[in-house]
Amino acid sequence: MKKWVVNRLVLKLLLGATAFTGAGWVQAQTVNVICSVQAEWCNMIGTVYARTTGAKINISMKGSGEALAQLIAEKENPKTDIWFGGTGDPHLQAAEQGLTLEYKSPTMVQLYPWAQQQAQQSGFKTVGIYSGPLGFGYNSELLAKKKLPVPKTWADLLNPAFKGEIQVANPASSGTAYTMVATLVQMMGEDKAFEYMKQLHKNISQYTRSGTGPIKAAARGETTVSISFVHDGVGEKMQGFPLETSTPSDGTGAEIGSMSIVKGSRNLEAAKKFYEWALTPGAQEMAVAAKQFQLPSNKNAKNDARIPDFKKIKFINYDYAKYGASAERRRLIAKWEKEVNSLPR
Ligand code: S7P
Repeated sequence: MKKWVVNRLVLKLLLGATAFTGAGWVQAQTVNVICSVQAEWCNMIGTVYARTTGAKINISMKGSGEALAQLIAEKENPKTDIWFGGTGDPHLQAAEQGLTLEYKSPTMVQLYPWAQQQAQQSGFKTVGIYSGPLGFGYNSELLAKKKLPVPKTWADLLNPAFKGEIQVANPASSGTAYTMVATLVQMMGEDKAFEYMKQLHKNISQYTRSGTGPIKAAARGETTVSISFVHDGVGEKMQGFPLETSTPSDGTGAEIGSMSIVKGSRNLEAAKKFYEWALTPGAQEMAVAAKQFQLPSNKNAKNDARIPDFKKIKFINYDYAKYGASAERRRLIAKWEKEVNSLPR
């Protein structure tokens, strides 16, 4: 008997990932995931999903812009099955470019209207899995030391006293920063928004590649202020950093963090299983366990008290379809590169 077990274990190792079912050891399903949320959440998903389902899960972490670039590069020969998380605009762009697969989940009815709307607008090629407001992160100790005021409106960031004190990501690589550009254009109108961003440019010390970089930098005292998703500030504060957040009282945008199945996925059955799992309340609540505080899209998921209170934030009526369209995104980013990023500081 002992020999029988050992032989099977050897076989298991030789075969790679296997799972034990009623029919015996079978080759476990593999799912390849691009994960665009923060590392703690991606790692937790990987560990819990593998343990609870027996599936083999390969996770590669990439920001939203980079993830989209990878799907475009892999178009003829996809190596990815699921794209989990990241701002919704590039997911809509992927849908428009035929990179992702139409799939209507039976769980859709459990999702908030904004998450369902994201699916409808893409022809069900993506779906909302969380939402989070754009705002400001600031290092409260540095702010006090430099006698700077807490930024409470977009106009506050133009104060010359903030010269070199603000970080935001580059919209060409970051969905977070693109959300800022699209928000300002919708709030102010395109001409005024670009004028605003030219003025803001004078106060920016660095445009980072990743959208989460600036709030981490603010937490660690490497910059005083960041333009970021404010839910990312909660985890920084929990680590003991003097990081506070505010949302502009004159209005702001929000992301609809999304998930898509890659068209041409070689592990479609496994991809759909992962997708269904990721929409369950239990899977969505895992974000908080990983110290991530976006609002989950499943209405039945528990809402942790540390998740930013959406009722207290002044949101614009963000046009996700318009600003998620490839041509509009490309045009605005090219204009930002030409008219804003090229200016001296
Ligand atoms: O997980 C935190 C978060 O802010 O990161 C995601 C997104 O990938 C940001 O990356 P980029 O701006 O670099 O593209 C957000 O969706 C998420 O809320």
